[in-house]
Amino acid sequence: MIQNPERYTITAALPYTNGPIHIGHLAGVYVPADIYSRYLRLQNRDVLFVCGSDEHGVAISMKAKKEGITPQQVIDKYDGIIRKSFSDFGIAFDNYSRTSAKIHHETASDYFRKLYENGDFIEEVTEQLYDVKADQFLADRFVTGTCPKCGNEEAYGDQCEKCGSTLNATDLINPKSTITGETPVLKSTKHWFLPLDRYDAFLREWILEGHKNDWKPNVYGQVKSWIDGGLEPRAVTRDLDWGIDVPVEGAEGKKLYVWFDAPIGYISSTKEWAQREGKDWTPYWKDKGTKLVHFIGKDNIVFHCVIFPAMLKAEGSYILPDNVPANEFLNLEGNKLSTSKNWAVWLHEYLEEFPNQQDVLRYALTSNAPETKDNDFTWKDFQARNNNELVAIFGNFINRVVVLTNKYYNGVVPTPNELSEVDEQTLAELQAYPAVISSSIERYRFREALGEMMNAARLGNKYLADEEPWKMIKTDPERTKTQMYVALQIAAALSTLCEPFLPFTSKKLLKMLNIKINNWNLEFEDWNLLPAGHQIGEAELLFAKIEDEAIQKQIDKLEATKTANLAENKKAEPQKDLIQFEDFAKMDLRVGTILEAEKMPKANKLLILKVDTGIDVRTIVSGIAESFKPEDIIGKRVTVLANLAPRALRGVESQGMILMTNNAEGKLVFVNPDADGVGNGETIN
Ligand code: B3M
Ligand code: ZN
Repeated sequence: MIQNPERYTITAALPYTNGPIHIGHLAGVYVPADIYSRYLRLQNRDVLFVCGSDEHGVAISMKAKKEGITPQQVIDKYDGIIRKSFSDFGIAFDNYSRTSAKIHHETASDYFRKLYENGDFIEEVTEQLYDVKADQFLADRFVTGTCPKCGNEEAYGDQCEKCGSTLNATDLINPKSTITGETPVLKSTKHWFLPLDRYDAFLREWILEGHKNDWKPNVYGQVKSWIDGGLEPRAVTRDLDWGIDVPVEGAEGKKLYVWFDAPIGYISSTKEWAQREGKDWTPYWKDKGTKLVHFIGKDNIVFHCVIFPAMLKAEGSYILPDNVPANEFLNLEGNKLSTSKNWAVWLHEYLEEFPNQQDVLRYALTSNAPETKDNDFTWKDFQARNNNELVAIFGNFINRVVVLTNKYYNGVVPTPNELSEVDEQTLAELQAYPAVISSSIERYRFREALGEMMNAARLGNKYLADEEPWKMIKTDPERTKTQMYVALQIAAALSTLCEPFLPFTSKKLLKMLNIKINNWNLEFEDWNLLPAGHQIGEAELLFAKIEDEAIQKQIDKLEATKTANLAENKKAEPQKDLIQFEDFAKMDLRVGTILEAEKMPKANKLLILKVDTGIDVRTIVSGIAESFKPEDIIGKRVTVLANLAPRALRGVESQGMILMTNNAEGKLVFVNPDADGVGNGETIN
């Protein structure tokens, strides 16, 4: 970990411009990155916070095909929507670029060419998946199939979103074209590969030894298992028609792999910023005193911790990330956020329902951020956070301070008399908050930091409740002056302390108190708090209570989505190609009973089962750990495909398959033979 950095380069994952962004994106990446950047700016640090739209890759082509428009139209549409959402929610990038920008095409091409000239690539003709019907090669999201690592049947050609593995399309079991649904064939084509195996020693030393203690355990663990699994050369070019041309001879018609060009987008965004501001971009990427931090979601870990660093290392003149504080995922009302199922709270829609309430969402998402595990966003929790915390504590405190100061003193900060012990103690406690909050933020614990900020508001609220200046004014107006003076100092401190988390609130509060924001690092005595005689402004409501009806409306909206999805799901999948009886007869389906179940170590989705098949008791690895607890399925009757060729999943040999289906809500359920008296080993035919 770099000590006392001279400057910070902070990046937030470049969102794909194939759809708008939702609360999951905000909670996992952009709000934490924004809190961090704002906090550092308040410390007068040299901070550069960059991002941009990720406009290449198959995700974009697929969206274009689906909507019947061109990829360019897709990216222009969503780049506009995403940009607006970020600016509406106060995500204060220093620059937000696009990977379709000329500067990015140049930067990425130059980068590729440099590595090519250095001899950092392997050039090889290999067999790749090819869709005959569509007359095109299939890579990345153009192909889905079963993940060889976890058994997820919807893994993409470059990545399994369930277990986070990075894959090659040819690794997929039962690959299917997402364009035509056809099973692809193999066809030779030439590509350039980054030989990741050459970076094994470097990655082990840099991450596994160097960042054992400062990187988050979820990030470190994923990287370790990936490195330990053996690094292999990885293609960085593709046979596609959308993307950046591969800038070398003999590569006509080929494009750079999107995960090769996208992280370079951070660099091009920096260059674009520097050009606009008349600055030099190089120290932000090449000076050893720069702390580079990538904020990402957990599905992007290997790209940022293994592949991009290998690219940086190969190039040679760049710094490496000091930390990659990836978050886990946020769910919505118990289900995975999903763009295709419209199971999301879209940022642009939120603002229509809750105008000017950006900070409420920022607050709810940070309080419940998926920092160490997947978390759930619920509208009830959102309402409670607003009503019980923002309104009842923060807002209530500020409102009383400002209203009473206006009422008693025409808005002029009173001259305090001698401070009581409670006053001294309260102010001493207040003075400790900047350091306490800093310590949490520096360790990327934003929910903890936010909790401490609210504790500072609680301190103020409690002080007023205990001191009751509204009663004191009747008996001892001089004491009231001191009380109001103390309370006003807490309000002033909060206007700075809340800024990284609640920037809109901070602005309002500063205006109400008629002060400028303070520098986080100043000694407290030097803070421009509220001197006696200072004139404050009028009271303005910071937060408003959210009524049950508003929340019910959102819940109803999600219910409607569920119903629509169910109706959609009822449209059964089209029938597969005809098979002959002999094909069916080859399958040996048996009734069995689960005898034992345990979680596969270090795999979220897999259970290792011992199943009595009537023939024997055997081990079957099943990708159902997210739907069932091991203890709940012991004794369960199941249907087993007994003669499926054994295959190793995470080093455990699975000898068969348990048949599963989805229930009306899309949850996994067993296809279970519940007829009485059917014994294990009974065949199904
Ligand atoms: N666009 C993936 C994503 O949105 C990707 C991030 C790129 S960061 C260089 O999940
Ligand atoms: Zn997987």
